[in-house]
Amino acid sequence: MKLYNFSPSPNGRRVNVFLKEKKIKLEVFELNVREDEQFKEPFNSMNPFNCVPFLELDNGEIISESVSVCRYLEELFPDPSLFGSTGLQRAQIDMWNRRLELDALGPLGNAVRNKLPFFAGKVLAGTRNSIEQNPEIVDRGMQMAKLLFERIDSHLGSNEFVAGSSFSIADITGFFVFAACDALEFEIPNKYSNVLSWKKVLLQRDCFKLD
Ligand SMILES: N[C@@H](CCC(=O)N[C@@H](CS)C(=O)NCC(=O)O)C(=O)O
Repeated sequence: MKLYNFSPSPNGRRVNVFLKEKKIKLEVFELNVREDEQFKEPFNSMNPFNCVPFLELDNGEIISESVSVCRYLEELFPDPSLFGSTGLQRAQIDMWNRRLELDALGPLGNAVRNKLPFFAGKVLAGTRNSIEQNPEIVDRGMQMAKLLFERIDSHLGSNEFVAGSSFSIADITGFFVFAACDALEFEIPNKYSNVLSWKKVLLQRDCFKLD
């Protein structure tokens, strides 16, 4: 099994954080997406979505999408569980992870790609084209994240982690929501004090520290 990754990228880091938290060691091939290696063969055939991370199994099967890669690894290395141990926990963690991805990480990721000059000509991940950067997508991404913070602040007041009392894949997604806010220089309003406390807890966790 081999992981194809670009460790400095946000989704690459998401998988690396998961591996570190679970103390999993994998063979890794660093694929430099900043130099467009993902469009060259054999990588283009392995993942026609032209993104990292993706996992190549020993039988040649490919799994891409950072959370799907993590989900597969959780099957092989169940402890400590980051996707939940009971049916209820699994559903709750999935619910929170989806909320964070759909309502914040995705919209903020689009905002980053529509704002930073580096992403001109590549506003959609895994593509190179002439679709223009659009400042309305930047504003909408931050509006959506703010709405999510509004909705989760009181929940975080009574839960140490976003899906309850244990650290999970949803907290890893949360960390990268905060990283995207930083990339956009979007300051989370102080009134979301529980969101800010959660951020602080995550920042102190070993798995998020760069080696
Ligand atoms: N939804 C995918 C997104 C993957 C993604 O956007 N990967 C970026 C790095 S963070 C990438 O490979 N970009 C290459 C490009 O845009 O050409 C996932 O969660 O894995």
